Amino acid sequence: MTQLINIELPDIGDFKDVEVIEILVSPGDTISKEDSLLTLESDKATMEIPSPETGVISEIKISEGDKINKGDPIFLLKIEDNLKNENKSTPAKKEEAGDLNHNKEISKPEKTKSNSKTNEVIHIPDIGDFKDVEIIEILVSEGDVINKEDSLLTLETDKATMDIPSPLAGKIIEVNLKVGDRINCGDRFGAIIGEKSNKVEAQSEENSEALDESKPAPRQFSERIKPHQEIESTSNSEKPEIPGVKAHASPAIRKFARELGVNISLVKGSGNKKRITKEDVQSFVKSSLSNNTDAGSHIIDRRVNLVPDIDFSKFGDVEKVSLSRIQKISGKHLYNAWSSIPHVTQFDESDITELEKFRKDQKSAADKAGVKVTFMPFLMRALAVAMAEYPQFNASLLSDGETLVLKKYVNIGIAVDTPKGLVVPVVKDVNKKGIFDLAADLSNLSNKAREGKLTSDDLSGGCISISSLGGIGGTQFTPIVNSPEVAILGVSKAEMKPKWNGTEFKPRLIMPYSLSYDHRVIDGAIGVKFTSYLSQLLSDIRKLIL
Ligand code: CAO
Repeated sequence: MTQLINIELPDIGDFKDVEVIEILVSPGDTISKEDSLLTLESDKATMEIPSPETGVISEIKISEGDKINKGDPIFLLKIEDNLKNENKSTPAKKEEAGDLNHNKEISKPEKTKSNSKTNEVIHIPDIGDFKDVEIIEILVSEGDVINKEDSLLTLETDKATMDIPSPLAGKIIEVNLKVGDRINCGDRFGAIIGEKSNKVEAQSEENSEALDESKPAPRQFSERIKPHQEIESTSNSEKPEIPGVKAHASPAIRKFARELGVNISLVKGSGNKKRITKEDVQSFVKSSLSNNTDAGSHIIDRRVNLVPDIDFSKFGDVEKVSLSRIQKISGKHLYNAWSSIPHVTQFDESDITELEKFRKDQKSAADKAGVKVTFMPFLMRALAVAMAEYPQFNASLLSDGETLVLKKYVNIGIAVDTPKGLVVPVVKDVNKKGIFDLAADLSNLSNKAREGKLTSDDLSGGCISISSLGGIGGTQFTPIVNSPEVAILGVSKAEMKPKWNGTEFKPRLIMPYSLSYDHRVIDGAIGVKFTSYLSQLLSDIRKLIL
C-alpha cells in the first residue's frame, strides 16, 4: 500500500525564519529514515534536517532561499510498504538540530587582566543540547588579529555544523584546543588580548604593552588565506562531486561560496574528513574560470540576479510580491541553462495545410476516442522521427564537457503554462505511440500540471522539449534549452499565407517554429538540416509513418 505523508520542519530550537540554502533531494529520490533532506543556515549555524521516514520524495514544497519555521510543510513523502522502516515515524530530533542560539552566552568571556587591552579567556558558549561535539576546524591561530564575531572554530555533529564566533576583537594569544577534540559548553578554547571596539586598529595594537614584540607581526584574519598557487587545486581534470551530494562545509564557508555564486556541492573538500575549506572554494573558482571548460557553468548556480537592487520607491509607489515556488525553481534552472549553454536558434517554417486537413478529418474519430487532437501530437511524432534521423538531438552532454550520452528512448517534455508558472511534464516513449495516444497523454499531463498534481515521474526523463505558444500567437521566439537536454522546439502560430507554387500564389497554412540548440553538441549545418527535415515531415505526414 502507498501512503503520502507531509513532512513538516521539526523543532530547530530558537531559530526563526531560517534560510533554506540547499535542498539535498529531488522528486523521485528514494531516501532512508534519517537521510538529510535539506540544509538550513543562520548566521552561525548550518543544520541538516533528516527525514523522519523511509520513502520516495513525491513533492518538494520549498525552494532554496525560502525562510522557514517549525511546522512549515517541506516535503511530500510517498511511503510504500516495501520501503517502510520498521520504526514508527519520529520527528527530526531536537537534540540534533539543537538550540544553537549561543551568541548571547559567548559574549561573557572571563577577564584575566584589567587593562585597556584585557586578556580574556574564551570559553565554549552554550551550544544547546549538544554534548561532546567534535571540532572539525580551528579557524584561528596564535597571533591572528580578528574582529568580534569572526569565527574561531567549527563544530560538527552528524546533522549540524556551527561556527563559534569570537566574543570580542583582538589578538589570539592562546589556542588550547585542536581539531578532533570533543568539547562541551564551558570548555576553554583559548585566550585573546581584547579590544573594547569591534574593529581592531592596527596602530593601537602596535602601542600595546600586552603584545609581544619579539613575535612575528600579527596577520589579519583574511591574510591566512593561502595564495592560489600553494593550494592543492581541485582541478577540472578531477571530476567534480556529483551535484546534490552532501557537502561538508561550515556556515562561513557556505556563505563565502554563495557570495561567489559557487554551488558548494560541486567543490571537493581537502580538509579534515573531506571538509570544504575556503581555499577549496577559491581553488574551484580559479580553476573553473581559468580552464575553458564546462566547470565554469557551475559558478552561476545562485546568482540569479546580478543587478544591484535599486530603491524604486524613489520614483513612485511600488509593491513587492514573491515569485511563485515554481517560478523560483524554474528561474534558477532557466538562468543556469541560459548562462551555461551556448545557444543557437534556427528559425524555420512548414506548410501544414495537408496536416490541418487530416487533423480536421480525424475530428469525429478523435471525439469517439475521447481525445482532442491539436498540432502537438503531430509535432511530437515528427520530432521523434527527426531525432531518430539525427541522434545528436537525443543526447545529453556530461559535465566533463567531452562526453555525449546518446539516448535510445524518446521522451518529449512539453512546456505547460499553469496559473503558478511554467512546468515541463514529459510524454514518454513518443516513438512508440500513435497520434491519439499522444493526444491523450498530453491532455492528461497538462490537466495534472494545471491542477498541481504532477508527480516526479511525470517531470523526469525528457530528451528534448517543445514549447508551443501557437495557441496564443506570436511569429517566432527563442526558447531556452531545457538542460541537460540539447535542443528545444518553439512553435508559433500557424497562419494562412500566400505561397508561390511555381505558377501562382496559393493560400497555404504555414507554421513557424524555432529550434534552439546547444552549439557544443550540434553544428549549425546539422541544426538547419534537422529543421528542414522536420518541415518536410510536417508538410507530408505520410512520412511520419514510414
Ligand atoms: N498555430 C495555430 N493554432 C494553434 C497552434 C499553432 N501553432 N497550436 C495550437 N493551436 C490551436 C489549437 O489547435 C487549438 O485550437 P482548436 O481548439 O481550434 O483545435 C487552440 O490553439 C488551443 O490549443 P491548446 O493550447 O489548448 O492545445 P495545444 O495542444 O496546442 O497545447 C499546451 C497544449 C499544454 C502546450 C498549451 O496549452 C500550453 O500550455 N502552451 C503554453 C506553453 C508555454 O507557455 N510555453 C512558453 C514556455 S517559455 O515561457
